[in-house]
Parts: sequence; C-alpha cells; structure tokens
Amino acid sequence: MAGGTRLFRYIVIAFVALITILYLTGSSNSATREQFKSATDKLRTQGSNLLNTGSRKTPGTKGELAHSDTADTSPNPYADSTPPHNVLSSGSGKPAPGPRMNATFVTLARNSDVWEISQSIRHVEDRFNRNYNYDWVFLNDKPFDDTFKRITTALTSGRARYGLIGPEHWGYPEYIDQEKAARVREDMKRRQIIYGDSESYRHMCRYESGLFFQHPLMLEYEWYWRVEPSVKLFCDVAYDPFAYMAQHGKKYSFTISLYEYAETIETLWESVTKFIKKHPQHIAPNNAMDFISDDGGVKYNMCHFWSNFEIGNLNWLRGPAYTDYFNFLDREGGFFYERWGDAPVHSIAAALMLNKTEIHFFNDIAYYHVPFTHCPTGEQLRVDLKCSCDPGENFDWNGYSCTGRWFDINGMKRPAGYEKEN
Ligand SMILES: Nc1nc2c(ncn2[C@@H]2O[C@H](COP(=O)(O)OP(=O)(O)OP(=O)(O)O)[C@@H](O)[C@H]2O)c(=O)[nH]1
Ligand SMILES: [Mg+2]
Repeated sequence: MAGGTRLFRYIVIAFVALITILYLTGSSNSATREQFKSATDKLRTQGSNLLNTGSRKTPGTKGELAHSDTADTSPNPYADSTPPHNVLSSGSGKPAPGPRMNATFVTLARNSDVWEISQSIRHVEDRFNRNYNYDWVFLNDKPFDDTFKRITTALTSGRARYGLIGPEHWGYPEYIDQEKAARVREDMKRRQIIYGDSESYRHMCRYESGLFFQHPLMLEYEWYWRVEPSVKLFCDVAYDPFAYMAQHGKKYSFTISLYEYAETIETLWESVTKFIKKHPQHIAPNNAMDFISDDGGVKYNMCHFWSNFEIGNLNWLRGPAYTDYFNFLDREGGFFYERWGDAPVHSIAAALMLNKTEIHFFNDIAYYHVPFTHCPTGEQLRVDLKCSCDPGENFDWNGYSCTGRWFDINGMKRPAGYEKEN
C-alpha cells in the first residue's frame, strides 16, 4: 500500500510538474508572441508616425497631407519641436535655437517644374532649412496640381503655401500694344535672342521684377529667399541669413553677378535715366552707381546681380522708391517691347536706391544655377562648411563676372587664393 501510495504521489507530482511546465512554456510563448506582436505594431506605428510627422504642418496649411495625431502612440523625439519639423530630412535636423525672422522662401513655378524644384528644395532643406523650418510660398499663373502640392509639401519642413497669380499681375497692362509686342518677339526669334520669342518669359520677368512681393501670401512676410528649379547649394548654411541681413542693415544680396545680354535691354538705361531725373529723391547718397556704370551713369555697363538667387527685404520692394521705379519702367513698355529681365531691373534698383552697405555678397552660400557656380574662395571655409563644390568651377573671379568689380568699388580685399581661381 505504501508503495502504491508513493507511486500515486509520484504520478501526482509528475502530473503537476508537467502541467506547470506546460503552463510556463505556454505563457512564455504567448509572452514572446505578445512581444513580437507589439514590436511589429510598434514598428508599424513608428513607421506611420515617421511618415505622418514628416509631413506635419501648421494646421490650416493649404496642401496639408493627411495626418492623424492619434497615431502617435510611441515616443516621438520630434513631437514637441516648434516650429514643425520634418524628421525625414537627413542629419540631426535639430531646430536651430533662437527666434525666427518673418521670412519665407519663394518660388515661381509651373506644374511641370515639380521635379526640378524638388531637387532645389532638397538642397535648401538639407543645407539649411531643416534646422530653421521657414515657410515656402509657391506661386503660379495656373492652379498648382495635386502632384506638385503633394511632392513639395512632403519636401519642405516649414509650411508649404500655394498662391495663384491673377490675370491683373500676369497679363498685358491696357497701355501695351500687343501687336507691337508680337512683332518684337518675331524679330527677336529671327535674331536668335535667348527667350526672345517667348511671351510667357516676358510675363515671368515682369512678375519677378515688380509684382511677386505684392501677392497676398507674400504680404505676410518681411524677408524672402528666392529659389528656382534645379539650383544647388554646396555648403552648409550654418546661420540664419535672414537674421544676418536684419542685424547688419542689409536689404538685398547676391552670390553671382555677371553681364547682361545687351540686345534684351536696349533702352532700359535710357528709361532709368528718365526715372532718375523724375525722382531724384529716390537715389541713395552712398549708392553703388560705380558697380553698374563705368562713367558715372552715362552708360550702363550691363553688370547685374543674378536674381535667380536673392535674399532680400520685401518692405524695401514694397516701399515708395521701388514702387515708383517699377511703375515707371512698366509704363515704358520694355518688358514687352524688348525683353527686360528681372535681374538688371532689380540690380539697377538696388545699386541706385540702396546705400552700398545695404547690399550683401554671400561668399559663404555656395550656389549653382545652370551654367554658373559660386564656390566660396578659401579652403578652410569650404572645409568648415562641408562644401562639395569644385573651387575650379567658381565664377567669381572669371572675366565675365562682375563680382571683382563689386569688391573693388567697396574697397574689399579679395579672399586669399582668388588668383588661382581665375
Ligand atoms: N508659373 C510660371 N512660372 C514660370 C514661367 N516661366 C518661368 N517660370 C518660373 O520663373 C522662374 C525663372 O524662369 P526660368 O525658366 O528658370 O528662367 P531663367 O533662369 O532665366 O532660365 P533658365 O536658364 O532656363 O533657368 C523659374 O522659377 C520658373 O519656374 C511660367 O510661364 N509660369
Ligand atoms: Mg532659372
């Protein structure tokens, strides 16, 4: 009986042990499954958070991508960052400390420019704006399509805003003889003048010359940075250029300067001379006339700042001097009867109506727009700013650049090593 009892006890113990083992194994399996389940969920959640956070914008932004706040179930290191931050940008992407200026990027573009402007945005975001999250205003004479909005909204770290240009700003003023304008285009086509036969290019140049800063979206800002399709930034922009401009009393800036095609602006200087006579009060006492004329203003030497890059002050452009200047030139008709470009129009205005000290050359912003490169002179600077440009490509000291002249008229010493970059 004792043996039977012992045997029974053994069986009970073995049974209990087996049940315990099965229970433990089962629960640990389910625990493991549970872990995997939640990890997969976590990944999925994080993935969707990353995607959502990447497109997060200030509420109410036009073109905002779908975003669900309830999806933020796992910790997001960027969740509290203000202004909104795009975590899909490469690098640390920490918001730079300090206040922001009332500033925006601005791009005039067609829907067909979407891929080329995407490349520009990526350059600007990677080198600067991922840390600053400034807004980006896109302007178009036709409504932006969904693809343009979706792609550019995804790439910009600040608010992306889309503005339509009305016919009052993208069309012929009533005093322009459109048949005469058409004859000019035919003639320029025959003479093979670049963009000479293009009607839309003329509207673009007029709009960039005197109207973009009047768009209702642009009225909200004081500073702008113009960005065109397919431009590149080769170096980190390690500080806020808008703040720099404000702190140093700058109103207009450039990276590249060169000579204009004389055939496109045959009577521009004549018109400017008339304007100077009519509005002498707008001419700045310490102006940069020497930059644009070799003979004290008798003739224009064709030097201009290349306006596809500009960081500037919108209040200056909206002020009385520039307003009188643009209205005067617009009445002269050269935007349509010739092919006046916004680069000489802006440059002449800056050179005459600003003090020299209000114009800034950004040596440290390395920039490319086909076919010219500004690559900062000075190896230490290029290393410090992680530049990827070839200094041999730098246009600054080339004979077709006016930047050397800018240095000379301002008594600025050319950077060490410039002779090797001629
Ligand atoms: N919405 C709109 N934008 C335009 C039009 N034409 C030009 N643009 C934009 O105006 C800016 C200047 O035009 P570009 O074609 O780049 O002129 P450009 O720089 O003189 O010439 P490229 O050397 O070809 O770049 C760019 O941002 C263009 O996207 C147009 O008809 N409509
Ligand atoms: Mg261009």
